[in-house]
Amino acid sequence: MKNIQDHTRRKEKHSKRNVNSNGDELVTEMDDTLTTNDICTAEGVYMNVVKRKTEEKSFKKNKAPTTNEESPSNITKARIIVTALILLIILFLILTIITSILLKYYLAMSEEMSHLRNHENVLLKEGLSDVKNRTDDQQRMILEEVEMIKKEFDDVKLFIQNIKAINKTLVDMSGGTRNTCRPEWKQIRSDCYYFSTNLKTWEESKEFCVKHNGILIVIKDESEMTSLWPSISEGRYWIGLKRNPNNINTWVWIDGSPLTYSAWNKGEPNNDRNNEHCAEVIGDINLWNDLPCHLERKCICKGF
Ligand SMILES: [Ca+2]
Repeated sequence: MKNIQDHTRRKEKHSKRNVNSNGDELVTEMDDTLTTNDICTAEGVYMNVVKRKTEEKSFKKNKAPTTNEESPSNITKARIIVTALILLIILFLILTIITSILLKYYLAMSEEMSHLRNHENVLLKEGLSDVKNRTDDQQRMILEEVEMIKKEFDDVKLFIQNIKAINKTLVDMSGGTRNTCRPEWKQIRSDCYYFSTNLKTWEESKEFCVKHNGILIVIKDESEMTSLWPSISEGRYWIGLKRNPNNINTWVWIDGSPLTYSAWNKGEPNNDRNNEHCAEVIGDINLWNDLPCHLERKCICKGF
């Protein structure tokens, strides 16, 4: 404003000079023109100065916001970093918790497995002990039964010997010619024999003889074998001879006595197809043959 007043005064001064100096009118007008320009220039300069100051003030004012524009970016980065760190910490804690749970679960399972193994071993030991005790008991029972059967068999043998002795005494008392055999039984020397006419298996023949108070014939020597021949000249008969079930290569008589005399046909016993476990006598040749026990034959019973 001071400058404007100075220019105004200077304008008034030039106006006075225009009144007082007529010959220099053009020059005065030029000065007035310049003076006006100067005023405009001054005003422009003044406005520029004012504008510059305003801009400086604005700049000063805006300087802080410029700084503030970078701060949110930094803050955002910082926030991202902090957030990432927090997430990492949370993730670490979660992994730690999961690991702890898994470890605890693994230890519990290991303990349970160890317990089950121990229990299994105990059960196995108890089972083996129980099986051993049962086996021992069964073996003891079998031995007792075998002993009892042996005793009964010895009693039967003794009874047969007594009957034979009594029969022989009776025959001797009758002069050796008296027939002491039951009807349909045939006396040969001092013994009674029954020659069946029906066909039966070996087992059926054995039961038949026992049922009729006799035994499927046991032939002890050649003289007895020879004495039977006239009665069996035709036909084939089961005799009380069978393979030993404990050793099929050996034979045993039905009364348990071993085979001390035999009259096998040539090439017999051949155990054809491993299935010939019973013995027959072939009447026309008076010799023995082995054959399957399920086949049917007549039989010879010997009375007590
Ligand atoms: Ca044969």
